Amino acid sequence: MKNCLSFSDDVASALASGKPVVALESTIITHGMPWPQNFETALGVEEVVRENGAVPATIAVFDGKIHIGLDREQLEKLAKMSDVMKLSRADFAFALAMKKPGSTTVAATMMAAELAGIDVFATGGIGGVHKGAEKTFDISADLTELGRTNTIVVCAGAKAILDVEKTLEVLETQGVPVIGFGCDNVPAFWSRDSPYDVPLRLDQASDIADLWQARKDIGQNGGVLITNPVPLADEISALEMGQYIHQAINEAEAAGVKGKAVTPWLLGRIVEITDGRSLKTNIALIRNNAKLAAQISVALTVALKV
Ligand code: PSU
Ligand code: MN
Repeated sequence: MKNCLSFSDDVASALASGKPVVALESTIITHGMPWPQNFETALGVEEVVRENGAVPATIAVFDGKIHIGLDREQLEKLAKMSDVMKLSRADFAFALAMKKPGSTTVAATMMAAELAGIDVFATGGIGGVHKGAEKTFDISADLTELGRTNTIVVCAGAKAILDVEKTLEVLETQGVPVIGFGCDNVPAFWSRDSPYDVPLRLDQASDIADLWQARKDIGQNGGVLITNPVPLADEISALEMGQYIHQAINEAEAAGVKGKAVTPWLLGRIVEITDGRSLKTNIALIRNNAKLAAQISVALTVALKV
């Protein structure tokens, strides 16, 4: 099975010697941000992981392999590519078998991280239940993946384009612990706050490592979702974001945007509506998540040595 994995040298040696490694997704690069901010952010996020004591492993599919750890050239190529599949569980093996280039969403990155033996993964915001899902049935495969695959996912909450309340309900059904990191309300991606209580709260990276160990002790499978509020200086208030999101969703409906295209379309339109401000916030929150993910992966290796 593992010959479909191709490790970069630094990720391979970090894993072999039990050093902390943080997985990073690539859909945010290909479908989540425009060039050149996508490339700059990918490099910057890797640097944040290194500064905090872990080795970054950005994950993508090309040449029929799952690449765990990309070099600068590979990241740049991916960031400039236009015909990249946005991979989730449903199409992961298709891209491998047909040797199509693909970027990994939260769901696919969790699958790859588990195969590679990486416990911690940082993203921006997970996919979830879309507003109006009672009509469209648009519920991200990220949620079911969180229910089954063994990865700690650090995010800034569900993207506020979603129905956060329904997203929390599905996560509960899937048995996913949703942890507020130092917060009592579920963060809403661009905003620190939402009207929804976070089901569980932890304040230290070492507490998250302890929770992970306790799950292993009881043989529990599935993901743990850490929701980490965007730094105060970078947030856009929920009140302000609400009107932009409303406008973008109405326009998407009028334009007939459906399926996999919905999330990238809305994110792109919101960058335009806010004249780039939402992108600055998106970059800040993913860097903030990368830092926490590195701290958790360091805490996990410390816990294992005791
Ligand atoms: N976080 C971001 N930007 C993104 C995403 C997350 O800041 O583009 C991506 C993730 O890869 C996530 C995907 O898995 O959006 C969700 O897509 P969908 O709603 O189609 O499941
Ligand atoms: Mn969807």
